[in-house]
Amino acid sequence: MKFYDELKWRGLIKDEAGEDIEKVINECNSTFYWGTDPTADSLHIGHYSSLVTAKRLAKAGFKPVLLVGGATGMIGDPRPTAEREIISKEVVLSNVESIKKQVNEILDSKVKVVNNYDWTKDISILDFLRDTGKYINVNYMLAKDIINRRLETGITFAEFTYTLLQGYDFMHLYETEGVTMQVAGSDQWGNITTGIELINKKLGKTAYAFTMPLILDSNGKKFGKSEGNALWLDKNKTSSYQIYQYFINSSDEKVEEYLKVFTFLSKEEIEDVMKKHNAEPHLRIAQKTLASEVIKDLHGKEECEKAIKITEALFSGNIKELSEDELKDAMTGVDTYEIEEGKNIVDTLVETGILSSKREAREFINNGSISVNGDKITDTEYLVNKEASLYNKYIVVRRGKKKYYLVIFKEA
Ligand code: 545
Repeated sequence: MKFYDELKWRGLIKDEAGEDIEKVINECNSTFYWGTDPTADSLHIGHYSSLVTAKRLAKAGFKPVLLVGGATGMIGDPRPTAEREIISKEVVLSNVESIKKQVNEILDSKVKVVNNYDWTKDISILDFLRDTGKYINVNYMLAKDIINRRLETGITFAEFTYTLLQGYDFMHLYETEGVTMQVAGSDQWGNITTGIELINKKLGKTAYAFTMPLILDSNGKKFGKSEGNALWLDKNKTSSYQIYQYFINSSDEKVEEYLKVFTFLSKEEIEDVMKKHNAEPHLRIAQKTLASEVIKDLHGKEECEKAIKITEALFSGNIKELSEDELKDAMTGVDTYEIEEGKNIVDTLVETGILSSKREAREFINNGSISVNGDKITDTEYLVNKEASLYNKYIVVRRGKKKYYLVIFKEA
């Protein structure tokens, strides 16, 4: 299969620019760029879909340039809804450093990472207006989807100008790095076409681009948020186990699409996985493949094994086999309660609110539905103290088959 057809098959092409782009993509030898603004100190899963596409192009032979927007990050790409909060220069520049490191690790090849602050900071306003502003018509800018959507609520001059900055970057990278193509999510289409317009009008050259469709979850929401929280790509902010859980919970209707977008498995491999999956959907082969492939690519094999180990331990209840670090990862996001040490199990369950009355607590215990740190509790007088804890700290209560709670002791 030709590379262009593969990208189409994976569902990675929404908008495209440049008449002979199919040919350019099939040749797999041009230089392209992908950019991101340092609005946080880590990217999250929402950005990963297009970064994976950048990695896919790099693997196929394209030369990647990754841009971190030290300059654009100080202005803010207009959102369709409202003006962005301005971020202090110090924070932007420190985020640049974290993100540079991160994108380098994710692409794991000798990629070039650039910062648009380097070539933007010394341009004078007069030069910018003459060399860039004069080539772009305001009417043309107003017609861009995102700017247009902001006309009702208002948009500052700074955010209105943003598209010129990104357009200038494309032209600058065209001239200095031989970048001929830009790749991004579909929300970037307006900014990308500004660049193509500049390259065309000012340099008299043709540039290429394609954007990826926005990835949605099965509820039609933006992909990559778990209970409203971002899933960070930095494993110190979001553990591999949490990301693994997010992917493993993908719905049957979405899992094939995600395998195509997020993994480097070939068409044959994905078809094979789906065949096995569809024969016995309850085994969730497709979801397991998806989750482990993503963690392997993102954080490496060891992190993937750890995520699987935690998942299995929580499923079987054998949490004693987890190390302290693994236990911490396993317990992130679990309902946590603080109580005094040395209470019996019934009082512990009621005072924390895990169960609502002593009668209920005794009932659950008599039914064998309560376990502490993996051991089924049968004695209603069982003492919840330091000796019963794991690593001197954690009391992991399991209620029924699935529901976990973490109890920790109040400092005396
Ligand atoms: C700036 C200058 C350039 C080229 C690109 C940019 C950044 C671009 C932008 N991109 C998004 C982004 O999100 C914030 C990251 C927080 C750490 O705003 N104007 O920076 C997202 N991008 C990845 C995809 C995207 C896009 O990083 O393109 O579509 C999300 O999937 O929203 O010269």
